[in-house]
Amino acid sequence: MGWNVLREQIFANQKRLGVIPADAKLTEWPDSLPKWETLSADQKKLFARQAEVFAAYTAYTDHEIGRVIQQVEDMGKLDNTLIIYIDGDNGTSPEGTLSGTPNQLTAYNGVLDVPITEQLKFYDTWGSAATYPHMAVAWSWAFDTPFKWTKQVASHFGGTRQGLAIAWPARIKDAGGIRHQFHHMIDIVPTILEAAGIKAPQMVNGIKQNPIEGVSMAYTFDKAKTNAPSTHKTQYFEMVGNRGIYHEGWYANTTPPVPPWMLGAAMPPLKEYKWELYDLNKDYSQANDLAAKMPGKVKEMQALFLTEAAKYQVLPLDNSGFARAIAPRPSTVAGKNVFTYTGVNVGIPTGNSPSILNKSFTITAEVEVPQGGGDGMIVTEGGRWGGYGLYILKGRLVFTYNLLMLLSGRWANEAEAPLAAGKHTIVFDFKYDGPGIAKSGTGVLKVDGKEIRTLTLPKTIPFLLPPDETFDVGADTRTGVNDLDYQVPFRFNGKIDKLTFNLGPSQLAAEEQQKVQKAVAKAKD
Ligand SMILES: [Ca+2]
Repeated sequence: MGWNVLREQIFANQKRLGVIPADAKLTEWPDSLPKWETLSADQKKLFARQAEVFAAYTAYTDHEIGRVIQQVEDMGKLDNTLIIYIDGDNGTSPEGTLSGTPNQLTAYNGVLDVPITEQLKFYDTWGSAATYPHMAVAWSWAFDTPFKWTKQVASHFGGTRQGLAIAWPARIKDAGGIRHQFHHMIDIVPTILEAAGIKAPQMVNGIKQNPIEGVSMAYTFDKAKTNAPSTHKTQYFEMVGNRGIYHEGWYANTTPPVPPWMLGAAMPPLKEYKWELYDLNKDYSQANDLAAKMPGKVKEMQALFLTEAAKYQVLPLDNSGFARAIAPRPSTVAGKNVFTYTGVNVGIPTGNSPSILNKSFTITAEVEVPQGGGDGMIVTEGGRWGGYGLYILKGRLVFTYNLLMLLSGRWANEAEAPLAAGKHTIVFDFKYDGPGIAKSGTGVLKVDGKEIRTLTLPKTIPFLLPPDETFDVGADTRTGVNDLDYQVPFRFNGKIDKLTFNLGPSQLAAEEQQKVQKAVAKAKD
């Protein structure tokens, strides 16, 4: 089954279950996404696999949450436990690009089209520990049925609306009952406070607290209040300049100027965004745009957006691609180009480690190899999804550069005699072919002044190493950069007397630097 048919099936199920109104419309499929029947056999095979893995993940999540609830029941406390279950943290993510990826770090590094044939190599392992996968955008759109758009889009419910289930057997008597009042994430805390019968603190540690901005949903717990009007009257939405405003059943919003999967695309001025208008009481899914028919109402809602945005510190609006998120902050590495470490030092976050991207660099390690031969990691950052590592493998020196699983450079010379016991100076010297982004470069691996191996990488990682891995000296945490060579933690059995990184200047032009910062900020979102 493809994404278009699946969407119709989800929509029919939603109607049957009564979780959407009987008169809700299925929004139109966008021209920017392919229809399933236009795909090749290979595309269909791969894309079906992507969705199967997502389905398995969802089933697995259900199972595990069931275990948590079972545990509460086993403790005899289920009857008086309030459970709030939200199925997601926004719309389904579009960050897999139009064709998906076996390694999400490719998209974050601006590789937006991993070829289908390359992806099919991961068909059997898709969803296992050997991949860090993401499905194609069209699936994400389909899983946001009946709405338009996806995660990152604040203006449309495909980016914001989630299923929410609340259970509390002692208090909520019509289990399985459905409520349709409009509420927002900020209403969760007031609901818990009311349920627990406590007030939000005015002061915490001597600091006066801002007022809670949401309203409790506890009034909906009574079956008699099934159709009570929502107590959440007004709500703004905004992300990267794309915006929406809800007020008593009306909703006005801008049209996203650029799809979120077009990483790095230019944005129009904020004042030039088109506006749409919906009457949610009659149009649950934002299917019928009334903006052209009701320009006065649009103006009224635009003014309300500005009032709310001012009240809740949303202004100034900024669509420069997360510029605020990447504004310089205090950092232990700002302006540094020499880094020195001794001994074992693991778990240094990527933002506080020496960045080797888009520049020349030299790593110098003064080590002591034990009797019987050296083995283990000297220094690494990243792992299976991208990164580098300098290590001794059964006595022989290796440097691996893992370019996002797309290609790998391995500096080694198996014909060399193993490193003798005692002190050695190991150097990896990399000359970057800048200026520019993600350029090639040549690395030379040396020990005690003697060259072991010289190798040129045709490209390098442009934006970022995996943000969920760390910079590690003397061992490797999480995943390794070369699964064929070793398994983590791969502790070095000798001693690291001194490890030094000397970084050359960044070889990016100012605008490229900005591009990198945008991509990094996006990946951290
Ligand atoms: Ca690692």
